[in-house]
Amino acid sequence: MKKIVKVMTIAGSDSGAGAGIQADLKTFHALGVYGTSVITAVTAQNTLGVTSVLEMPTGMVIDQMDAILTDINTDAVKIGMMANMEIIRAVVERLAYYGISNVVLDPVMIAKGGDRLLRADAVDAMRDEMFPFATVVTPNIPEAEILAQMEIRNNSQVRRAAEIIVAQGANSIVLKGGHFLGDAVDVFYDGEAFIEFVRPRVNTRNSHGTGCTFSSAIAAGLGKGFKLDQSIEMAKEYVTRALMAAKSIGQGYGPLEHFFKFDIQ
Ligand code: PXL
Repeated sequence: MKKIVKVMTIAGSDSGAGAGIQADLKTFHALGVYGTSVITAVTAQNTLGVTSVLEMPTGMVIDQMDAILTDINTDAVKIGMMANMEIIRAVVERLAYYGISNVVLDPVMIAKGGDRLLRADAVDAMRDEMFPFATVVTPNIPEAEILAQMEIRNNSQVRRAAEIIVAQGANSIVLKGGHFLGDAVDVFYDGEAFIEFVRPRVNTRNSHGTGCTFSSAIAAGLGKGFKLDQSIEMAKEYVTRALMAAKSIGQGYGPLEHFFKFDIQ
């Protein structure tokens, strides 16, 4: 019998279901793995933006992790919105306790409309305490600018920032170039070599949840036992196709279409 692969997301809920936990679970299901979820915060949100955020009590985050990891277990973890320092520290402690590997850390900081999804005073804890547990971190350009404390305007600055962030303790990075013009180029660096993952830019407004979907797809690949570079390549292809298939929902930035016919492996 084929083993059922399990992947756990630790992230925030998006009521509009474009990003966060909802995007993560859709991605897991589309890629044929069993998804579980640990909710760190509930956002009231639609395609126009975030209207309010409620951070979960830290004990509730721990209880969700314990419930999953003492019974169902997991082959990989995706980490998204962490909200605050106390949640970061509790999640790190539990990851260490259970000896979890295959961790994809999407260092979510600010939503498209500018709302903070990670308190400003928690960035240092994420970098110093959580990065060492990450198989790969997946910042976009604005997040990488905050982490590396430099402007990123061109490819050589992307590579410099990637080097700085790996030196901060991450095992590897994929710096997502979706915020640039031209092709969508994501740059991987593991302290030794750079690899570029390139797809044509998909011109769509419906891109809400792209980062969540990408990091979840990488976690699904790692959970299935793919190598990291294979997982990133698969995730890049999946996100590109989900963007191409996206339909307008709501008046703002619509979600990706996670369930287009997915026939690559
Ligand atoms: O895409 C980052 C992100 C992650 N998690 C939640 C979000 C968002 C962006 O809006 O709402 C819950």
